[in-house]
Amino acid sequence: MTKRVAIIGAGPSGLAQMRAFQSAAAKGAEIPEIVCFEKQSNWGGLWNYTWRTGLDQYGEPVHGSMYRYLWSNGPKEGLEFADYSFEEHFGKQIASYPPRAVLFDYIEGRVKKADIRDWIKFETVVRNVEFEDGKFSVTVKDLPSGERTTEEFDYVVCASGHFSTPNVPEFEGFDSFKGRILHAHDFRDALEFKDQDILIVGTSYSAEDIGSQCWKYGAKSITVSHRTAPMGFKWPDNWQEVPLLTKVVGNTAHFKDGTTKDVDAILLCTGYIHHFPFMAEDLNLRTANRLASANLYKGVAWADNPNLFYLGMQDQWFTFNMFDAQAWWSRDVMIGRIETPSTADMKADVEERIAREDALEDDYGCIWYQGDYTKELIDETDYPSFDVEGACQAFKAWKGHKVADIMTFRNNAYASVITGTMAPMHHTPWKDALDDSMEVYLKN
Ligand code: FAD
Ligand code: NA7
Repeated sequence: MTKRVAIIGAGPSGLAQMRAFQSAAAKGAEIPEIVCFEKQSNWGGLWNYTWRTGLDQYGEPVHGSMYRYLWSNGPKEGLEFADYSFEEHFGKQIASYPPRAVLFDYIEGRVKKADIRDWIKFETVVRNVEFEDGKFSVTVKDLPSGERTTEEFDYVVCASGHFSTPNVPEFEGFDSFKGRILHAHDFRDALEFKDQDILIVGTSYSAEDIGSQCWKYGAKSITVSHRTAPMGFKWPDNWQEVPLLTKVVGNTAHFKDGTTKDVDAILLCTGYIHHFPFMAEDLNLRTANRLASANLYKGVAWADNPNLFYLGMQDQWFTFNMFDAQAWWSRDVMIGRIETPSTADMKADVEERIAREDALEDDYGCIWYQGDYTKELIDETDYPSFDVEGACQAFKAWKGHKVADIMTFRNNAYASVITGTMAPMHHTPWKDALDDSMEVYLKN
């Protein structure tokens, strides 16, 4: 009997899993039957931009958290697929911080070439996953028809992402604030905040990037409120960092140090929660957004039942190439090339990873930790080896460029760790490049 694999989600992680199986099949390996369930009508996950917010046309929570004018927040040299370079896709080397549409095209290029679209059931949402008598039963709903079906699988790969269910704190006075309050998940177009005084709560990637976008597209002022520490970059003159918001009275925001600021809109860049409403309780991953996820052996296999895999559940310095490493490794467990150890040993592996992460001192430690992790998995499979150290160095240089000038870091270029080719400088500084279409970006 052919084994069956269910993949939940056709974002970069789910697509990596399909590409991993397809590449083994292309080399003559026997592979299981693959069925991928994707609730959206196209692949690409977060990179598949939607204007929608809230609920979609079927009443499902909108998955998309990406916004218009989003450019890669790290150098593309840190995420390049080892089996499909940017040069192969675009026919030339391109600049280092591509906008969303360019990265979507790149992600799509690899899976079009692999010809795996027929494995995916689009507009099909996974409603329930349970494990009984050695099999998973997976219940899905076909969204256009509303029909529910349940099928059995030997393995489940959960690749449903973890940056789509917002973490939304409330502050005193929100219910009487006279402007708009939104979470980063619902942010789409920076022009909405042109000429406005905006308050951002949070200090991580969303805060930095949404604030920078609003600045680029003409916000009057940006005030960023921190719970733990300010970001500390050299911000433009109309940008200030303040302690945590305590309350809002009318349109006046009050902060922990007693200062106040009148604002037109409040953007909660307060992160996301891992949320798997379709998973049975004994299969449900509960973890903080960190590098060593709870209960995942090698960061992917569910330690209580290693026929279940979670891809891409870590906080992310590395993305596409790390998802590949995880997908190739999981594939090799499923096709019997890698054996998982005892439950006790898998749990010990998780604890060891957590302890090592807890001992890290700074962001550089985190970058190398995740680089080493990616390399560890790659070394156990036939994923093309690449210069992971070079990718870590690109991230290090990127961090340096941000410290030097947070509004110009995207003007820098790095060498590919796959082909060795240096990226060209982009033709227009990021702050002046208001048109982020693929056509304009590729004009180098
Ligand atoms: P996702 O991309 O979230 O894909 C998950 C897929 O699962 C989706 O297609 C979704 O529809 C589907 N799905 C979910 N639930 C179900 C269900 N119940 N049934 C069926 N299908 C389901 N990374 C970078 O490398 N560079 C960047 O510049 C960058 N910018 C980012 C900006 C923002 C605003 C955010 C939120 C993330 C950013 N990321 C960036 C990180 C991002 O997490 C990864 O690049 C990548 O999209 C993760 O891929 P994934 O497949 O794990 O998850
Ligand atoms: P992150 O990286 O999880 O960051 C969440 C931020 O929100 C972080 O600064 C937190 O502050 C802050 N936070 C969370 N809860 C609160 C409350 N209650 N009050 C104040 N501040 C709070 O999420 P992002 O959205 O920035 O990034 C997610 C991904 O999107 C990322 O991978 C990018 O690629 C794009 P803390 O430091 O914990 O005090």
